[in-house]
Amino acid sequence: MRIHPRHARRRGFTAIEALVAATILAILTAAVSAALAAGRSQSKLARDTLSASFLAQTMMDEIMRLPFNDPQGTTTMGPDPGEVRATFDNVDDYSSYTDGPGNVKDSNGLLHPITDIAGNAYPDTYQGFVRTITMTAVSTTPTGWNRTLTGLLVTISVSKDGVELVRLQRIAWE
Ligand SMILES: [Ca+2]
Repeated sequence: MRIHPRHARRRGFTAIEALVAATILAILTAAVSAALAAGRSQSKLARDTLSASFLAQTMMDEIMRLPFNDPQGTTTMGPDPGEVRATFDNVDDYSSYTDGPGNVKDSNGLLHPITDIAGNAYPDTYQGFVRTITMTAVSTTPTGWNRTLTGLLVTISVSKDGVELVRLQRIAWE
C-alpha cells in the first residue's frame, strides 16, 4: 500500500489540534451535563407537583365533606374551643390551618410531618411541603334569583422550598 509522504510524516496530534479537541470535548460535556441536569430538575418538579396536587386535593375533600355551619352554632372563623383537626366539625375550622414541612421540630423535639386526618404521616414522597389554607367570605346575587348566596372561598396552597406548586380553590356555599 502506498502511503502519501505528507501523511507518513505525521505522528499523533499537534498541540493545537489537541487543544481544539479538548475544547470541543469540554463544550460538549458541559452541554450534555446541563441537559441532563435540566431533565433531572424537570422530572423532580413534575414529581413534586403531582405530590402537591394530591396533598391539596385530599385536604379539599376533607374540608368539603363537612357542613358549612358549626353544629354548636359558633360563627368565629377557625377552630372552636377544644377542636383539633380530627374533631373539626365545619368548614371554617380549617381557616388558617397549616401543616408541613416535616423537618421542623417543635419544643419537644418532635417532627411535624404532613399527615392524614387520623395523624398518620404520609410517605416521604409527600413530605417537605408546606400546606396552608386560607378562607375568604364571598357573596353573590345571581340575576333573576331573588336571594343572595354567601359562602367561603377556600384556597389551599402547597409549596416546597418557598415555591408554590399548587393552588386549589373551591367555594363552600352556606
Ligand atoms: Ca367547628
